[in-house]
Amino acid sequence: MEQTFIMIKPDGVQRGLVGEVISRFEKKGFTLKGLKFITVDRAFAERHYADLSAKPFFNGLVEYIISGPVVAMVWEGKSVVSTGRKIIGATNPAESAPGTIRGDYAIDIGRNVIHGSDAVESGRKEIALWFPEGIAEWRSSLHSWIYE
Ligand code: YYY
Ligand code: MG
Repeated sequence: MEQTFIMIKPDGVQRGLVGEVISRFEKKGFTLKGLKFITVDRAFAERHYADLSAKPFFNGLVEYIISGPVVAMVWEGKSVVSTGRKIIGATNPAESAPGTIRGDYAIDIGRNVIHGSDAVESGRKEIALWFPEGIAEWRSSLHSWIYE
């Protein structure tokens, strides 16, 4: 089953949106496979965002991500990468649809509350980076109520 890496950024933690974000993924029917509350250092944040290292906003982005604790998660389910991106909404909250997390809870692009992997392959890389110890092995007993 497909997996994605989801992170509640420091602003989402400070603003008390942890429960709300988790609730949206849970209620959709996705399965939580990994979760930790951590503050990462600069080198780690730079690795996570390595693909963006040439962008003008890179340093500010790294400062923001290391500014406080984040909630790092692995969620599993059918098409969870693309559906997760829909639940999160467009990168710039000014363009995120109402009903999405960023559309409902964010205003500025540099404080957009949450990260979600953009493809199955980047999800795999991000899960390996954030959860080198591995993730939980379990199957929800709701499975047959969610999948036909
Ligand atoms: O995957 P997603 O988070 O939606 O956007 P990315 O293009 O991967 O950029 C990562 C992160 O960088 C974005 O969530 C906010 C920040 N950012 C920014 O501050 N300014 C931009 N013009 C573009 C992205
Ligand atoms: Mg991205």
